[in-house]
Amino acid sequence: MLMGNCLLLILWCLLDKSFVSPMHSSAQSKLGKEHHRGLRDQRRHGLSGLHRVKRGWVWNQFFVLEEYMGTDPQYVGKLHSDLDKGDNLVKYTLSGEGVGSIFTVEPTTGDIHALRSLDREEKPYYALRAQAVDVLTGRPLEPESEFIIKVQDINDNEPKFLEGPYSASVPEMSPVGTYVIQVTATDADDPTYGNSARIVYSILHGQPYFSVDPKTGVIKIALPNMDREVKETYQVLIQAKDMGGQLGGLAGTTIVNITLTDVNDNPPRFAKSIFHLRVPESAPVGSSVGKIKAHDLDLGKNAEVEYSIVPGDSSSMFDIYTDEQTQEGIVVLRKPLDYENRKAYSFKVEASNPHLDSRFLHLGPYKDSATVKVSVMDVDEPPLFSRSSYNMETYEDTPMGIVIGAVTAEDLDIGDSPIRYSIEWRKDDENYFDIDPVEGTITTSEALDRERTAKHNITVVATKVNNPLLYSRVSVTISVLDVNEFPPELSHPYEAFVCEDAKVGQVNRIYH
Ligand SMILES: *[C@@H]1O[C@H](CO)[C@@H](O)[C@H](O)[C@H]1NC(C)=O
Ligand SMILES: *[C@@H]1O[C@H](CO)[C@@H](O)[C@H](O)[C@H]1NC(C)=O
Ligand SMILES: [Ca+2]
Ligand SMILES: [Ca+2]
Ligand SMILES: [Ca+2]
Ligand SMILES: [Ca+2]
Repeated sequence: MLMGNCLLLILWCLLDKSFVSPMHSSAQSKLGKEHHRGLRDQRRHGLSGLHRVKRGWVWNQFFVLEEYMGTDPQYVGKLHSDLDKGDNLVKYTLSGEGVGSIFTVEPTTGDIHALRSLDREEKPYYALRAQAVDVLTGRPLEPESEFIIKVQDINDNEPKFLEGPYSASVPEMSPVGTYVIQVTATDADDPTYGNSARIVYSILHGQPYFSVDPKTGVIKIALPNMDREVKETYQVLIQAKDMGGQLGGLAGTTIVNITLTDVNDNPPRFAKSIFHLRVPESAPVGSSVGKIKAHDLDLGKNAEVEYSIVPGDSSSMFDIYTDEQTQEGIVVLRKPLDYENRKAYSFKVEASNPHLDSRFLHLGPYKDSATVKVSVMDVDEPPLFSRSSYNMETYEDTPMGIVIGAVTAEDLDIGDSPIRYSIEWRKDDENYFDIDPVEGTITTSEALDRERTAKHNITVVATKVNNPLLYSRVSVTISVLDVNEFPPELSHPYEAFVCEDAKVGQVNRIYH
């Protein structure tokens, strides 16, 4: 029978049956050669992993421990033929992967050795062929036998985070258990044997804020109410350890930068309850009176502030709008001011967040209010005429020096300066009129001729005595009336005068 002459390879096997080749599945041992010391030691010490895998006698596998550090070649196993009677007439030969460079066989004893250390992570097994040859005839004594030398794993690779370092973000105020990111470590060691590649994740730095699932590497929020406004970024250190996390396992770490993103959990707040603004009474409508600010600790949209003036006594005088850049409230004048009329205004302003998050409404209300007091500042203003323009009439034969009307201007400022009047000289017009510098009364200085000029336009200037740079101008139109339109008996001299206490701009004419 063929099997009776078979070349037997014998060893203690720790591995699954998939390595058993059908052509060598049978036969019992005639030679129980001891396997190398490394495996024997493992067996004796009963390493935990060994209890999990199947044991059995397998005839076509040798094992060699990876990363062997000994000085002598590592003993792998022994070839033996039934036909070998120990009389040195049988020679053993090897061929296949690594023969010569890695594996050698002692021709007479059949002892196989590995010449150098092997790395399972580089090549896990070698396929070889053995043969027993008659020394005298050189003929094979039996068919060639195939077998495998399997490189036995040791735990020489630590778990590695190939995608690290990581960065992730999660909204602040997220509930405990909120997913942040999953980290994954890989271990190059044999996942089918022992625990060399069995990874357990743990968090070395980052508690109590975050947790990591030992099996999946999923990082989650571990502390409620984490507030971005208190701390925005966290550097979390995650460890992956093989040997199921046991003492003696190899470990790798990775950094996970976690940033809390903003939610609207802060209302805008005025730094003070009263803001004082000052504005000159001369400020034009639409101009800025000043700025107020409500601070919002949030970011972006969540920190946008809308301002409004609470309706009240002074609310119609001012507007407020938001400066998009600074989120300040700009108070703007809506109506003209007059210091002499009203010196101060006070109104209430409300600041609110337009973009609310319903989940955090209980942390609100998302608004605040403050009082704005506006002081109107006096400005030295030019004199003010009692009218915007004046119309006067006179007869063409009015004698010179007769008063035909008067203008009045007043200084409304605190100083109440006296006023001086004058007629603005105009190149294209002859000077027909005089004005009393103190009284503002206008008289003719030349005979008027209606046929030549029926209407005279003059400009009267009022100047403040205590500040000549401040003056106002007003136009006065004087119509010249025709005397011939009147009956002769009415054409006798008449007189016009202005009463001492005349109302401003009032022109009095009395006919006789
Ligand atoms: C993590 O944060 C640190 C410190 O802020 C920084 O130096 C590093 O580049 C960050 N790493 C990643 C992956 O963002
Ligand atoms: C006088 O002023 C009136 C109104 O300002 C104008 O219509 C008129 O043409 C002016 N007359 C002269 C002579 O300047
Ligand atoms: Ca290795
Ligand atoms: Ca290994
Ligand atoms: Ca906010
Ligand atoms: Ca926030």
